[in-house]
Amino acid sequence: TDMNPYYDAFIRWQMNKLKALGKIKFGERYTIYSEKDGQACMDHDRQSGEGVTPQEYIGIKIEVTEFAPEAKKIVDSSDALDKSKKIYFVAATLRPETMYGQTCCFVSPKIEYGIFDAGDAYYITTERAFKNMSYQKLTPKRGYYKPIVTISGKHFIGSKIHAPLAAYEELRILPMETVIANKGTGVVTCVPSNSPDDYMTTKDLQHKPEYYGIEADWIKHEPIPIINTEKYGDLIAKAVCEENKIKSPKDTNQLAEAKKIAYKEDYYTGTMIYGKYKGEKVEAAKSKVKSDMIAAGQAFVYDEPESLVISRSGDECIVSLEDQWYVDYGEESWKEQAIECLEQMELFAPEVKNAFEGVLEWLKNWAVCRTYGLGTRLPWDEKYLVESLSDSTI
Ligand code: ZZB
Repeated sequence: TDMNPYYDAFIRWQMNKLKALGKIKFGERYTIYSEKDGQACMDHDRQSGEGVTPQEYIGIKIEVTEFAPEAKKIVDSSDALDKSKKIYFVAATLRPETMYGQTCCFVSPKIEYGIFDAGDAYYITTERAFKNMSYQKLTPKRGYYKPIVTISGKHFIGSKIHAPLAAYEELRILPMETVIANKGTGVVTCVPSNSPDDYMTTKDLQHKPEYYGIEADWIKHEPIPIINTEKYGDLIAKAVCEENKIKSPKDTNQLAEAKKIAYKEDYYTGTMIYGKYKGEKVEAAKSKVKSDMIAAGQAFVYDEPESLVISRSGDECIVSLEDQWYVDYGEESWKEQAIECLEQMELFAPEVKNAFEGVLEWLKNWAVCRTYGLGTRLPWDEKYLVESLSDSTI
């Protein structure tokens, strides 16, 4: 702080030096943010969630063509809903290239969803997800995330939907008990060809439709071969579930393992066998399908903290798009130099070296400043204070 002019001068010198070297940049970044504090929530400002960074998902807009009776009653009786606007379930996915193979879309019968005003349309998501969206320029008003109506997931079951890119024209909303309430949007689109969870849930629904209160006809769509891998063929989810003898959608640990295998195998060895990028490697097709869908208004980028972050003020942090100064630690040539430097260092234990390597690997854009608290003023933009990790970057 400027309470100590000598140290303060040293930090200012250091910041000026880094900026002159082109290491400090300015722009809009997805940033872990505390609504209560009204500013970015850096590592040192967190009660829990140290090292947690934003996770990017693609929000897929799945249009409601006909609500199930219970949901329809609630929607029809709400005067606040403009009936001329479209309503979309927003499913959060990491796999846009598999969207051809959607066979239904899952909600949890135990979760409360909101219908939110997203400008020219309405979105159905959890309030937590829409709150994040409202800080990412995806909604009419920053920080406004009150639902117009709330509806329990169970009332949506059976609704008719139309999903972008899906080979099947008409799909249904169906129940999935393992949907996690505080992850993504709480809406999970079902791709049983490539997602082990979706494959097992689909099988379970097909075996016991009455138990789940659904009609057998709603879950009749077969998985569609989208990606081929040498090791697992055209339907990786089925193959991996069988290989690991997974019996139920509630075998959580086994399914988590199966998911890891499927992600890795598809991404590094998979070839598209369906759609516009047929014949291309998944690694290349993924971002092309993503860009196409965004350009067509069928999807958008959505970020949230990769796991729970609680600020020192006690609120659950979100991800906000913030204008900010940041250090570009991820820049390749700089990273190379740091790794080279580490090689020449003598350390007390190999674990220390491993820890350094780990941090060098995940550190990417690091926000340099905050708006209040203790710190040295940023020399070229004095409304900001240098946060407490950046002042020791030397
Ligand atoms: C379609 C899809 C197709 C998905 C696939 C996966 C796969 P992760 O990996 O743990 O970060 N998902 C999203 N939100 C939830 C939720 N609230 N509860 C449970 N599952 C959720 O999870 C990201 C994936 O988990 C998302 O990507 C979504 O399913 C699901 F072929 O969307 B995915 C190998 C996986 N394949």
